[in-house]
Amino acid sequence: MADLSAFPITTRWPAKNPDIIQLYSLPTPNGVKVSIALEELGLAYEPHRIEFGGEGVKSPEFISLNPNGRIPAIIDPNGPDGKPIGLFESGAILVYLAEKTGQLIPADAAGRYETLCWVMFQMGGVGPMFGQFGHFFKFAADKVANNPYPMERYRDESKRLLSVLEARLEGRQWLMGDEYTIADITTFTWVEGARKFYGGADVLEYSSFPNVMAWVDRALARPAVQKGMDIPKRD
Ligand SMILES: N[C@@H](CCC(=O)N[C@@H](CS)C(=O)NCC(=O)O)C(=O)O
Repeated sequence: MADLSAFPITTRWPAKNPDIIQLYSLPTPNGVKVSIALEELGLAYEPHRIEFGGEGVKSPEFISLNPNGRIPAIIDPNGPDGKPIGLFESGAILVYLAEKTGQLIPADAAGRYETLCWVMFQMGGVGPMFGQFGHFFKFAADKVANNPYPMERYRDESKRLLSVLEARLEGRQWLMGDEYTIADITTFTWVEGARKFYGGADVLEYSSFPNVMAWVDRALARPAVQKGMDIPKRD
């Protein structure tokens, strides 16, 4: 049986089965990226639901795994050289899982780097911009009632990013063409999240991005996506 005692997070959220991947997450746009990838890959894992705030992501036990205090994070008991490894940042976790299994990423070097370009485009662009849009549009609308600038800035940048995706998806089923990859998983989750959590579809004019919407629908139809979108479940 794997020894995870070097990871203080396991004292607070004990592993029932320390031999399988431990996932610390919530079903948010960043969190579901990892549960979806684990479902797609058919890897065994144990989900732990981590709430926001001092009892969850900001607790010392969680910070011991992710110093940034944000979900998702994982421990893989069977990491490089067969030793346990802890990982945080959804993009890094997805690259790790893809490389561990040789799936969800092209086998050739050029295709692999092109996939990483789109993963980084999401990590540095879509996620932060959509997230700030949602903050000002939905969660802090009362704080900017007299100043539309913050919401408009992030709305317009989000729409610009959608237009980049729209062009990329012209004539392509997935961001990398015929192959469904971690670039799709990391990105459609945010487009869907802005619709589901922020109610942003009209303001972001989703209907003017038909390639993007058809791609999101294709992704949502996948059984692994339907399952992963709801993990970790509420108690
Ligand atoms: N760049 C990080 C972002 C993670 C992130 O922002 N997670 C949010 C949930 S979607 C979180 O844990 N928020 C908790 C907080 O802000 O206290 C990643 O991709 O993993």
